[in-house]
Amino acid sequence: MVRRVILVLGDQLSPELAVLRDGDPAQDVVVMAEVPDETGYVPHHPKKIALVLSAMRHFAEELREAGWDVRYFRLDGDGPRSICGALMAVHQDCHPEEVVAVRPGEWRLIEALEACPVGVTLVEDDRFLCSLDRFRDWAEGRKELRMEWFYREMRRESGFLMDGKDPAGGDWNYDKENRKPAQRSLLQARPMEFTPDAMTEEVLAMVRDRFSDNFGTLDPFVFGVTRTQARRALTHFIKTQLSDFGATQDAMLLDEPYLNHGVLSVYMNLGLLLPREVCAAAEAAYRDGQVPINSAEGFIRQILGWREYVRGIYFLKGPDYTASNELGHSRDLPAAYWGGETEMRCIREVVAQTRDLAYAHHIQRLMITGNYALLLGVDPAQVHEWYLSVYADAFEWVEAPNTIGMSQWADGGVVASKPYVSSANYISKMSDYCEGCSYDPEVKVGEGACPFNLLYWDFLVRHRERFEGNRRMGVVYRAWDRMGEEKRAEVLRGAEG
Ligand code: FAD
Ligand code: DLZ
Ligand code: SF4
Repeated sequence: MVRRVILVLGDQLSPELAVLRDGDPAQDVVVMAEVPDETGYVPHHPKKIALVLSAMRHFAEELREAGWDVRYFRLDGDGPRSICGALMAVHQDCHPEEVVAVRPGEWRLIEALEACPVGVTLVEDDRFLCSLDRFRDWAEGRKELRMEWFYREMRRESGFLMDGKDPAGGDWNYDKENRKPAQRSLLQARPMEFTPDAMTEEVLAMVRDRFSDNFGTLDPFVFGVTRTQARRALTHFIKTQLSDFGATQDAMLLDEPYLNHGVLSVYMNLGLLLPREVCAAAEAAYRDGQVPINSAEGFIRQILGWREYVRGIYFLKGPDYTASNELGHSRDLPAAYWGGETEMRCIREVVAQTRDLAYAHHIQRLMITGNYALLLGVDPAQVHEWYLSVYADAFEWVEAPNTIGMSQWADGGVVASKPYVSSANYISKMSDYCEGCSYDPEVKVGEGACPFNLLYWDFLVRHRERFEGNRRMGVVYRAWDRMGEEKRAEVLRGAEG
């Protein structure tokens, strides 16, 4: 007699998952399923598919060792197409009293489970530091949902980096000491890499066979796929990279895709690491004097602040959020994003790195590929699909607010108080991409002018009515007005080209 069928999704690989915590291996059955609907809802990077499927198989093994009866559907078996199909097959086999799942991180799948004929009871995902109810309370009645205010409340409530009622070190935010231009001398180590075991090799062979048309290089595959490996990656990051994390956070350097970033999003988003333990490890390193406050605070803010905040926004704004297009942008995403040729070195480098690693750090995503798509006026839905496809850490609850909101301003300013756009000046200051580019970051118009310079003004002029009154943008409009009529016309002609 089976009491419950418990669904565990590919990004729910935590022993602490609410439905496992409340479950009983003696009476309940766990369902895990590799299915075409999940491997195919966007053209995922092959490394991402391999990561998710291999981590799922390893987690299923661990559950079996812990005494669970796991019904596992493999993609290369004759299995169901969808998660609901897998639940129906197991339901028919064991007639449970109840089917339970933790609420998925994507509206698409929530709706599919709600419509599934077996009747699925969804419970909240309590692996996060802020519950969705708590976020809704915080958002209620506020005119602006700024991350910084949310973050301070989270600091107070969680106690991370607090000395009594005061923030550790005296300030809430140390960004004035962070975000320096690129300095190779501050790079100490790369994120930890792992050698695939036999189980991963088997998944790699299947992915090589089935997904070779998807954008992205499968080999070498160096991600960890178990909690033990993820814990080692965390320890390695804290010991070798965190101390200079703040200083190099926004820098971009050729051949240094990671700088002092830890790629821990991959492990956290699958559930192999919990955000609480990652923040606790960073705080402990600060308290022990191993890392300075600016790095510890900058890092913890990304998780306790940004990561929790974007999840809150995704669920607060509902299923239509991904269709937002406040600026009415409609151009197609350039072929360069899928590896097509381009003379723009920054775009070429970030896309090539994305193809090879399924990874780019935040400023590469925001200020190179995101910035360019926004300046061009690309349809945000296409930009969203690209980000959801190409990064190993991409799951909609975290990807969509970052893309639709922060990067493309398509939500009309819910996430970002002003659009993240820049001319070449920022890229040239923060990276070494411009050296050796066919364009010149210093040239604003005419021969050799960097497209970012032309498109930057074009974007601002196109959307003048909307942004001129923005407190932080008036100054750029005044600079445009001072430019002189002839030069302005030349810039706008150049942007058309
Ligand atoms: P680190 O720089 O080492 O940061 C530490 C941790 O902070 C990360 O592991 C991550 O969990 C968290 N974090 C940092 N910034 C953010 C943020 N803005 N939102 C949420 N969490 C954050 N992050 C994803 O996890 N998945 C995505 O699909 C994703 N898509 C993005 C799309 C765009 C357009 C942009 C601008 C950002 C996106 N981000 C996404 C946020 C950020 O770029 C990644 O979290 C980060 O690059 C992951 O690399 P890391 O672990 O080395 O990060
Ligand atoms: C991303 C992904 C992929 C590629 N494949 C599977 C899968 O075969 N089975 C599964 O349970 N989950 C997979 N996932 C993760 C889901 O897409 C993810 O759970 C939802 O998007 C909700 O975040
Ligand atoms: Fe990018 Fe312009 Fe610099 Fe070339 S010159 S790398 S296109 S910012």
